[in-house]
Amino acid sequence: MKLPDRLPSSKTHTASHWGVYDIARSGNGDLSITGTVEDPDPSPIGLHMAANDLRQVRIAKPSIRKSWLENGPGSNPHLRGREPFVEVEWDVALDRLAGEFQRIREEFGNEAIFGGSYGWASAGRFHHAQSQVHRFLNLIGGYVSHVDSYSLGAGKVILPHVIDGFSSLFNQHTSWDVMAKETELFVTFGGVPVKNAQISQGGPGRHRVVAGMRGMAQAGTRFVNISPVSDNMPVTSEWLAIRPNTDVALMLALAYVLETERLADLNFLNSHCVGYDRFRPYLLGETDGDPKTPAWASAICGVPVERIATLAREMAGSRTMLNVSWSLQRAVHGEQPFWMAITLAAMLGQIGLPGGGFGLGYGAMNSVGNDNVRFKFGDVPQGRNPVKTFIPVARIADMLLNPGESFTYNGKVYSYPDIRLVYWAGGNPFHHHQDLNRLLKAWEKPETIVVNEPYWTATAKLADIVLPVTTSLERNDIGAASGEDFVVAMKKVEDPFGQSRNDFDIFDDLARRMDIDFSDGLDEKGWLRRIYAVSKENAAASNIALPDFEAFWDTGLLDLGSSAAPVVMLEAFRGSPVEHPVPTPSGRIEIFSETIEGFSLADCPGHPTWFEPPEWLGASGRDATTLHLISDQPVRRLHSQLDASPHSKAGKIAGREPIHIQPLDAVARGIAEGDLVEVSNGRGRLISVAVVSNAIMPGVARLSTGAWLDIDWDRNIERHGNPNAVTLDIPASSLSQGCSAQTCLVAIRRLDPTEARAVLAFEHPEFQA
Ligand SMILES: Nc1nc2c(c(=O)[nH]1)N[C@H]1C(S)=C(S)[C@@H](COP(=O)(O)OP(=O)(O)OC[C@H]3O[C@@H](n4cnc5c(=O)[nH]c(N)nc54)[C@H](O)[C@@H]3O)O[C@H]1N2
Ligand SMILES: Nc1nc2c(c(=O)[nH]1)N[C@H]1C(S)=C(S)[C@@H](COP(=O)(O)OP(=O)(O)OC[C@H]3O[C@@H](n4cnc5c(=O)[nH]c(N)nc54)[C@H](O)[C@@H]3O)O[C@H]1N2
Ligand SMILES: [Mo]
Repeated sequence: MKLPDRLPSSKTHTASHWGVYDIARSGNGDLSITGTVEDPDPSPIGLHMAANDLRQVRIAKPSIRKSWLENGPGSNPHLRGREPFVEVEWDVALDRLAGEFQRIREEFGNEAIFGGSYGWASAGRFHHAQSQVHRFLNLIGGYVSHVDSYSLGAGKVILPHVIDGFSSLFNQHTSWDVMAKETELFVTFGGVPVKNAQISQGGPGRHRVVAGMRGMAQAGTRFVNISPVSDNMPVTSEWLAIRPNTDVALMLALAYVLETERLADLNFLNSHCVGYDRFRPYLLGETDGDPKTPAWASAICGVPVERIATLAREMAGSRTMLNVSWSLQRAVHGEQPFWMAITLAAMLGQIGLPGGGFGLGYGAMNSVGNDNVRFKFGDVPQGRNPVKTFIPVARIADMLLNPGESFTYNGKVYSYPDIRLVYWAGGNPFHHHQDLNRLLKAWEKPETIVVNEPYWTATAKLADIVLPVTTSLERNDIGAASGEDFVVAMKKVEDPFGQSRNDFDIFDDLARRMDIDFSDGLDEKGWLRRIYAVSKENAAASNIALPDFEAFWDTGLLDLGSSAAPVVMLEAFRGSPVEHPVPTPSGRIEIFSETIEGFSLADCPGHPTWFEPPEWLGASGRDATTLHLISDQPVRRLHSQLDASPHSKAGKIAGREPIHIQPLDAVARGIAEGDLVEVSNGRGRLISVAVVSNAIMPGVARLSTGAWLDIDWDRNIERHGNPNAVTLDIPASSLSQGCSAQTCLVAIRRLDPTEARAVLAFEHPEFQA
């Protein structure tokens, strides 16, 4: 294989969402990838980025679905994913696509193009698929976009009403060193899952979470993990098993004890918050007849009554940090856990004190708790979108199924557009969306679906036009992530696979066919220089001197390191809420929000409230044999990315993604470790393999996301273990319309091996010569 031009030595670097790696070429020409020596705790996820297993699932040539190619847009949409593709030359694919854009724009206007294209794509500031596709679509007159994320759908909408925007809070999480010094008690809802801290969007530098937690443990911090699973803590901790989706009930009872035992910090509630007086009657049961006592909560959440009372007292008597994992808000009524946790922290009165207060997602990503200096890195300007129509990201199936129907979002009413063309670059909706059988129906609506992808994912297989894209190893880029250590010269170390091309070049070629200037006269290196120059300027404003581009590119890795100053979240606000108000209408923490109350939403009133989710272990009329399914983030990959790698495959059992269940639940169903099982509900069915584990509480099952969707069309069952075959596709609430994947009941039964066909997730689609 040809070495790229500017490889300065035998070693270079690459950045990925799972870390920065050193790349060398061994004697036989193979690439050897190791965690960068600068990283004390590199993630094994990236070690196989150049593995042959991944090459085997690459897309070699532009491909068009047979009916679409022969009979035009909209032809036999129900055959998507089931009929052969025809491989075509780039010119044919791009001519047809440019023609289709022209047709759609003339007949229906740009409002008929959905280009939200949600997804993580790859690290790298320039070859960032979303920026590229958005820039292109803006230049041709705009597209229907999305707001928010699957990560934080409910959380991102509620937070600005209560305290501050998520990004602002994210960037000021109290740092590990401060917590080691000051935090006596760390109470976490949803653990501190180190598996998740392998990741940071844009590329983690030094992986610090394990060291951060160990540092706290050594300094004497005590940990309480409130979670349906116990194996999500890197240090010794007390495990309080909690029924999924019931944390708000527990938090309310903790608050009840603080209030009734006069342990709440009334001074802080008066000086820094508004609305405690409107919340208190609800807490005490004066408004609904249900005092939120430990006994009330225990019946809902399963945590023992006495432990709730003692925990509240311990929290009030210690420097206490409360942590809430993002998973809690990825559920129906997902706004409530964040709002209630902040309310609880406000009642403890330690917000803004070193080591006290709250965190939203320690462990969710490596950067949470890092004390790096943060500045805005340069990127590809996306331009202005003349189309104002948008959807909350997780409402895609609703949009496609119900054009013209209205929905509410953050207090306003909008309506769904009528989409004819969908363009996806850098995301995998048949990974990320819930109730994929429903999405499959919705997917039949558009006339044309275009997917740029390096790999034959389910989404690529379900497209009309598939354009093969390079991976990070096959192009030059700059890696950098907010809150992380390194700026990385990501040098091209391999030639593009097959006929794959960079997203940038694909859009440049398409734009040329439509007489539009996409590249701004710059090639890859020109863009890297421009992006770097902007970064250098922004860094200078934060007193960081970056070297010039040539020096950076030759060095390969710049270390931004950590800042000298310890970070304490909301310290200035605590110091003076008048001089440093939070950006809510009152400038204070809003335990009661007039704004939210004013929206008059039955499912999100003016103060934090316990609601029964539509599916949970306490649901009246629940079939007692059902289990609550948690679909958490996978240990061995990022979402669906690298699922075909040897590292990810090693976590499967007989080629399928395993489901974890508790021994009592296994025995009750006659299931033994390693048995094939069928997981089902009214929405769908999937096949998995049982792992019987004491690290999960009775009544709960856990199936991590990311196994490539593999539908057995004849038997109508998913074969690989993808939880989104059964999850729920309804909004968190009419406030946020967020994703609610964690609200889900399923039945599980032992499956006879004769009932399960082989997994074909990593096979190529059928081609017609
Ligand atoms: N049940 C359940 N579902 C969930 C979640 C859950 O907790 N439970 N979590 C949700 C969350 S938080 C998230 S963020 C989403 C994640 O959902 P996604 O971000 O959609 O998942 P990825 O697998 O990262 O998809 C990225 C895709 O981009 C492709 N890609 C990589 N590099 C490039 C490139 O340079 N160009 C192009 N064109 N493509 C590229 C990859 O091959 C991959 O197919 O999933 C959500 N889904
Ligand atoms: N390895 C790896 N790391 C990742 C990702 C990945 O795909 N792979 N994805 C990244 C992304 S995009 C995101 S958004 C973050 C997401 O970060 P999170 O949303 O926090 O991650 P999860 O793994 O879904 O859940 C965290 C923990 O919460 C627990 N939990 C689930 N439901 C409940 C509940 O109702 N109550 C309580 N108390 N606990 C509950 C789960 O068992 C799990 O241990 O992770 C990031 N990190
Ligand atoms: Mo996410």
